[in-house]
Amino acid sequence: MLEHIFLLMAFFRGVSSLSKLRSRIVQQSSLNGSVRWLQMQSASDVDLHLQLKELIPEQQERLKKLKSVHGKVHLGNITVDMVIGGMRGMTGLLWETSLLDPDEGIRFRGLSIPECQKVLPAATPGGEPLPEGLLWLLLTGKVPSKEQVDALSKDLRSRAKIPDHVYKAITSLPETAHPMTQFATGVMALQVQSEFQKAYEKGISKSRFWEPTYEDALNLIAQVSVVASFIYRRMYKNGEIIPADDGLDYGANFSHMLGFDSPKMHELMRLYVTIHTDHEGGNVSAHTAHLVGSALSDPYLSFAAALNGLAGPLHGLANQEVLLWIKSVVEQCGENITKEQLKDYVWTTLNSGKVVPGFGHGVLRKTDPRYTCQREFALKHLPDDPLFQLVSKLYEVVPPILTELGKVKNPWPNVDAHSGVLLNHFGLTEARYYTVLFGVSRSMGICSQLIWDRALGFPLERPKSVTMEWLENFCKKAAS
Ligand code: AMX
Repeated sequence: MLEHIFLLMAFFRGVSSLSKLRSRIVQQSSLNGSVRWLQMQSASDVDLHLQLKELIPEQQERLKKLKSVHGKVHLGNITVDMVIGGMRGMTGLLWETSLLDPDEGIRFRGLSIPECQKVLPAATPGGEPLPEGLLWLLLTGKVPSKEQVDALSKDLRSRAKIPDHVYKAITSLPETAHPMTQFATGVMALQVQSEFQKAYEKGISKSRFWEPTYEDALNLIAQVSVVASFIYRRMYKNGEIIPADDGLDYGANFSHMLGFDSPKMHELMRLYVTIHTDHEGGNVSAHTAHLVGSALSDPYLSFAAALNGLAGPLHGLANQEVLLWIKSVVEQCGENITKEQLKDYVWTTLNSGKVVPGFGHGVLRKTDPRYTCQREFALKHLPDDPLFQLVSKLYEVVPPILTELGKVKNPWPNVDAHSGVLLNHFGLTEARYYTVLFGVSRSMGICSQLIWDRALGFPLERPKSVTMEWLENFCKKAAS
């Protein structure tokens, strides 16, 4: 099917009059059997803002109809377990940019990671997708052309200016402050530029909320990679700052500003940023941004809040924890640890009341495809790296042990089980910094959805809470 898409893409690109008709290719979604449209556009439609302006009324109408026709349809029953258990399995959020299937993993606007790797424009033929392409897809639901991605890259570069006070705010913190604390501080300092806040103070109409949100969102996405690089260079490279290179795409430029200029590291960063962007709406960082944004807090405020959630060890900080844990394995048992020794090490971790970082998930029930594509990258570019080989051994050793525990719902590795060893291989060895990379990438998913939150007029989020007494009384009544 994908080969057919490529042929059609080439055909439509060549015939500009036809492409103006915005031809559509129908593809069956293997996720739910529903028909999905992959829309091709004229290469000259490079203005993302205009694209959204066109799309928003369609989607507003769609939501209105959904509400008026199906508003009273039940989506499921809420159990006491769900209320006590962190709302697992409770459908309660609208999140347009991506959807997570427990077995198949993430789909960005209907496209799986392998599909994105095939259809999104790359820097080099057959290379990893450009994150700007994924951003375009998240925002519009359409696969962009290379021209559109290049235009978005250029737009982002033009927005990547950082006021001095941001650097001052960061450097007012001790250099030893956790990089995520420095990052959230930097994002909060950027907030003083918020276009949304200015427009709201001037009394902008609700129907136009999405426009300053769009400006903030794109500015923020552009700025976070610069702020993140500043923090890295400040903490680990004697404050020697590397300026942006205007000839590079988002992922490569980020890698360059961090100080890593090998073509393989550029490719890794493109892949890394692409796969960490979005993971539907219920995870801690995405949900936090959505919740805070629902109070009409601007994208900076919402994203800074999300970063504070991402900084938790059960969520984004797991990538730091994984590499530190792997390094502790090597320190104690050496790189050539046997599977038996590794099993003992895993049991020691569990018996000391800790989790095995990088394994398990709140929704996924199979190996995370974000893990799989990183494994494929490693097999291609660093098959002999000893830490990669250790990660491979863990893939064999950990799931049976977690299954044996009897309570772990998903014994398989998640995204964080793999990312550290790839970064470490190319010289980015400072594990405490890893969650910042995750945060930079997550800005794309979170900000895309925030634009749609405002475009679709989502209301203040305010679920009902109850006390244990309320639950006990409710259950007593239900039983009588
Ligand atoms: N190691 C040890 N125990 C684990 C475990 C792991 N990797 N994963 C789950 N468990 C335990 C839980 O702690 C829980 O124990 P409890 O009943 O004694 O409290 C029990 O198994 C049931 O948990 P679950 O329903 O399977 O998972 P969850 O939805 O409550 O939590 C997650 C999901 C990710 C927090 C959990 O699997 C975990 O702690 N994993 C390790 C940390 C990690 O890798 N986090 C990153 C996740 C991806 C991301 O957000 N970046």
